[in-house]
Amino acid sequence: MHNRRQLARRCAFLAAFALLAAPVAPSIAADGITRGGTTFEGANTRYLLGGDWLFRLDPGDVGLAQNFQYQEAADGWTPTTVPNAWNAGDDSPPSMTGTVGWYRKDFRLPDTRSTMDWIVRFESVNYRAEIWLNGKRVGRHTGAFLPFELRLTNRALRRDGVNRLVVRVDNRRGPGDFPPSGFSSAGDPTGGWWNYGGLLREVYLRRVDKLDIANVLVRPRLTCAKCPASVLTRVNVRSFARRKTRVSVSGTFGDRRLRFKTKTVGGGRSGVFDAKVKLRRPRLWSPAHPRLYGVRLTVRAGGRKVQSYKLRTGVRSLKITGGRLRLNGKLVHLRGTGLHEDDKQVGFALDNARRWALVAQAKELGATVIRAHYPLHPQIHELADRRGLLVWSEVPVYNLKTSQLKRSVVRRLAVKQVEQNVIANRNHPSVFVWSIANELSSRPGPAQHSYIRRSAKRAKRLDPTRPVGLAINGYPAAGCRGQYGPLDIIGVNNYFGWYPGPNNQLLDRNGLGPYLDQVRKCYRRKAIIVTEFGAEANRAGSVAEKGTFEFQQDFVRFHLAVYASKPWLSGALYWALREFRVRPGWAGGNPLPSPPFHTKGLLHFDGAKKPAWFDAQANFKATNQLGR
Ligand code: GCB
Repeated sequence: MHNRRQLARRCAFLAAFALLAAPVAPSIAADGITRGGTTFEGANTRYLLGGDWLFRLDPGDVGLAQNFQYQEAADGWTPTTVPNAWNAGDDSPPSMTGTVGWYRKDFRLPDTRSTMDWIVRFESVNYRAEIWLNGKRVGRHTGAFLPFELRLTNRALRRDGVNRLVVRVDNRRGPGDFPPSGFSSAGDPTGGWWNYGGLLREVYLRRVDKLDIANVLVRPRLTCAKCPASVLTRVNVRSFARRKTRVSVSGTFGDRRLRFKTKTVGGGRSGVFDAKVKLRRPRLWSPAHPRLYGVRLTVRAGGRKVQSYKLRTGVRSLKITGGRLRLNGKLVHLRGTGLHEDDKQVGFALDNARRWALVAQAKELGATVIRAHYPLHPQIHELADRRGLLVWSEVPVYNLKTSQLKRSVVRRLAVKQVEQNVIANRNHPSVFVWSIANELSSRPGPAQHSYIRRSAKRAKRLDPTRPVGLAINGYPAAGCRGQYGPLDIIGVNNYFGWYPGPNNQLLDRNGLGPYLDQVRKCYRRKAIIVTEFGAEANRAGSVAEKGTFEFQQDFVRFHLAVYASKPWLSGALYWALREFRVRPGWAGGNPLPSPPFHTKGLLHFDGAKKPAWFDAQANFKATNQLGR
């Protein structure tokens, strides 16, 4: 493996060199750059780097390329568009294991003034990215699902000519990555969802005229449902200027004016600008009435307008009292569903229409909550804000082994994931919990305890308004765990009546009710939410046979009836809304599985409804989810 990696690196270098030396094709210059983006939130100075891109697998991995289903062009490059998952539709083990791919984009700057600085922003690259501009290395980044930005230096940038951006993407992951990967004893790649490689979300160019809004925090605080709200708006402005600059920020929150103090910001420094408004009678956000406030900001350098920024946010209160979650003062009994951003044709590289469809399906089901194992696409967050869905927001610290969590570097990077997720998504009223992981060991030792403590502390320091949670394996034998102390919400993934579980403890579905009561007793002051329950269904047949639509229907009815009988339960989420690709050889407890597909979905992969959809929908709609 080591040698192969070394070889791949050497080839990578040679390839990068060759790409840069090659004459630039003017036909694709300046193509596909459009002002704006796929999200409402953002600066007026961003440009979507769309249009024609090129892709090729690493020349060092030519052997592997034979496993991929697409045909390479003679020169090795294939036209593509971004977002892109290069192995969508390739269900082979090498596709899951990962490889190295290259992307290339030729473009002209949409504004050639020499006073402008430029940043490139990637919304999600799976997994390791290394970036060059015109042959000069711009930087690198590790980890998918969270955005990162790199400055395009003057040294690298061509103001008037065609620029060539080259991105090397390596989607081979290790056991300490997020999510981790490895091999089963049978030699098959492991993992909870398909390892799509590529530029999975959009790429932007951002123009900076001396000053740049690096990030914005809008934090409404509401101490009771009928109380006035106070809203803090904090704008972090970075100066790209050489000398100090007089910086002023102005803006509005809804129809209220925001007043910021003018400051001098040194060259290359950042300034923090705060403004507070009090809303005497705020219009509250909830899934039933997703009311939003528009926030508009303008930044001036010495009185000259250089950037504006807009976003939408909402005001609502979240509280846990007596072990129950309250939204705007009301006790909730949420119903919802987990999902993956997966599409049969394009994998994780969803477009606007597909993201819309996913959110629309969750709404049609009657869900008030959605959950994924990773931070969702920013547009899905905005749709959740607008259409009224709460988001259980989790980082891909997924089934991480204790041996990995024991490594302090892994713990530190995991905490960093939590931190970055909070910073990226805290302005969304839809987000109601920061989840620090999914299914770590159900017998937490000191390493997990340390991770829980540190990540909870970090999340709360950055955002004191939201609870912190963890999705645990629902095993009765795990007992009560003091290590969960720093958490506010316990998410329980339970498969009673589906998987047997260690020592068959989940075999009898009648164990579900007593188990939930046991969890309640263990964690009296924490809110409890069932974060997963589900059964595979890929065929018609007997109700007694696992894997049939009939079995799934009966399972869904049974579980939902038990949840309805526990008024203290703050919510229950079915896993999952729609089918998705897991990994080669996936069975998921189904005696007649259809690998690599996860078929616990209430919807088939193409969106068609299974019979259990209607049971879940009827139940969700009949449940008083948001309290009175
Ligand atoms: C889980 C995981 C989820 C799987 C699911 C299953 O506990 O969190 O990612 O898809 O079980 O179907 O086994």
